[in-house]
Amino acid sequence: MTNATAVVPEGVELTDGFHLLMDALEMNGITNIYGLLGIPVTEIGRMWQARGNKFYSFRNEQNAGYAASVAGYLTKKPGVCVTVSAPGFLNGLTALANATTNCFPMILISGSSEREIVDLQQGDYEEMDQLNIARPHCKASFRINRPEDIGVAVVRAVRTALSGRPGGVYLDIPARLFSTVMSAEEGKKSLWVPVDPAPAQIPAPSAVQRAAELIKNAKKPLILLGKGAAYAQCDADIKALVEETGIPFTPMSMAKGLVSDTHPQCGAAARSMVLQESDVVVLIGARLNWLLSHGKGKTWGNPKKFVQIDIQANEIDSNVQIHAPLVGDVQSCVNALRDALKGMNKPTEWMNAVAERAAGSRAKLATKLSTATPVMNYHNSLGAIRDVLKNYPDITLVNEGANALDNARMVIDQYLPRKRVDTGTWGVMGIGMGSAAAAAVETGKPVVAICGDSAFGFSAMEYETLTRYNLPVTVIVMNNGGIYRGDEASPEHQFSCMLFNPNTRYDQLSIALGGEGVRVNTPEELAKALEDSIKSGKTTIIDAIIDPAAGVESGRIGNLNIVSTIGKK
Ligand code: FYN
Ligand code: ADP
Ligand code: MG
Repeated sequence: MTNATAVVPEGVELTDGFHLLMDALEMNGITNIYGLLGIPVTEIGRMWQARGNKFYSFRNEQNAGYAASVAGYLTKKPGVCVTVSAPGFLNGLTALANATTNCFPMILISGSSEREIVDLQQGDYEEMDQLNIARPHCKASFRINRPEDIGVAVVRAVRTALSGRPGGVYLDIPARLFSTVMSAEEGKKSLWVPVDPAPAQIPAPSAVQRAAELIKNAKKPLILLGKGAAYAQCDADIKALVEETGIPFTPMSMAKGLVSDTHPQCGAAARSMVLQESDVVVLIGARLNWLLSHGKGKTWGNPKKFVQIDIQANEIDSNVQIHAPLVGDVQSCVNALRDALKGMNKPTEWMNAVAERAAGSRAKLATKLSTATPVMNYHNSLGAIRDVLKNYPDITLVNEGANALDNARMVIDQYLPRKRVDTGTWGVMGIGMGSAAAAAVETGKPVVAICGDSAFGFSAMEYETLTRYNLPVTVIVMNNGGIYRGDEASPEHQFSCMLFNPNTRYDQLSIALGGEGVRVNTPEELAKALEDSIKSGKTTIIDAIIDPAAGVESGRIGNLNIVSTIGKK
């Protein structure tokens, strides 16, 4: 590749766009990059590795992007994904949009084609106006045109991704910039590290008082924890709020384990009851979106008042009236509330009623989990997994699918914060392998991914990435042979659009891609295979044969399914 003409006197030490970008990322504490290389970014991977950093090279940019976003969620530092132009960028953009929707900090860096050709639509190699296409799908979309601006662009990207509500940022780098040179000394001066990129945002004292009054006067208060609360990494403060107030809590999916699912105040197993009967609900880093039926309707039963802790002011009143908004960062808000609530009367009677209901549900579920069936179903297979995972609380559980997702969420307890990564706000299938890679890399601990066979298929080739990096990931494919169920009748001369080839061997796929593979038919075999795999630390697929008739359409969100009633026999 040729270097652009240097406008520096001869004899002066030079740097270029590649080096400055790497210097800037390193200065900002980035050590892992996730991506997929090719024109014009290939050199980034080689140079990043040569500097002793880690470049995780994927098979599809979407999965590299999911990995970066999960790295962002787990570490509270922006996860970085690098892609080539147009198609590579678009694949990565899905993950960037997903990161933004989930409030995960991420930076997507894509090479792009030459501006003067793209802007005149003259048909450059991989021509696309990436800057503008990215704009509506992330918090900010920046282009760097001069090497001396790389430093400021990276700082701006980091600050934008991390501050306020976290999310995605797109950095567009036209190919030529990478090799454009400038004086190394001037280049060095153009870099800096942002001071306090995610500043605390302190709630107004009057807002704290308003919220505290509402909570103190509640008869049946409830704390609802979301993944924003898990992201905030103030686990001890949140646990203290729960314990000091004696209020029952229930976690959203990825907030499971923020306070242990086995904590005596956990109302997860009494979910319908607490949502319906509570009178004051304290939302902490959770949005009243579709996952919470928008705060209204029969899910919510009794009329109630909401306290909402969120860093994003216009999240308040997004769906229903919020009586006590508490705008600020979770940690500052939670600690301000703790001060204001000191000595409050604990709602003991209500807490006991919730605990009783939860204990009843757990006992009922326990029976289902231990009931043998001729072919494994979701309950007894997940029961076996749960019994193994109990002994490994610091494993990260990645979970995707419909029935595989909803049942695993219900059955598998989480004991520690941020140990569950799933399909998130969009309910995306295909997050599995990218998330598993990032979780293994960023935590340095084993990962177990429970995937429906359909969900796994979205990123199955990425399993090779896991084996290539020797990551201690066990993928359990819940193989029921189809989407939702595996027993749909096929119309004449056609294979049902809801079914997969029943001869698919996911265990053999693993072996073909350099991993370990085992097929299991019973909960006992499953438990043994999982235990062995975790102990071995080897990348493994467990092909778990599930009764094709065991699933239900759309899992537990069947209420969102639309079916035609016209012309059905
Ligand atoms: C929960 N429950 C339990 C336990 N934990 N019972 C016994 N023991 C334990 N440990 C009970 C709980 O009280 C509920 O029963 C039920 O199990 C389900 O609980 P869950 O999973 O918390 O809640 P629910 O109602 O299924 O759904 C809430 C949700 C969640 C919408 C926030 O489902 C979710 O995150 N869904 C994402 C779905 C998705 O994205 N799918 C991907 C697309 S699939 P009751 O109290 O009796 O209600 C494409 O088709
Ligand atoms: P869940 O799906 O678990 O309900 P959501 O993703 O819907 O969670 O909500 C997360 C919320 O948390 C978002 O509204 C986001 O603005 C908020 N949030 C994220 N980080 C923080 C933080 N550090 N402080 C306060 N709010 C935060
Ligand atoms: Mg399936």
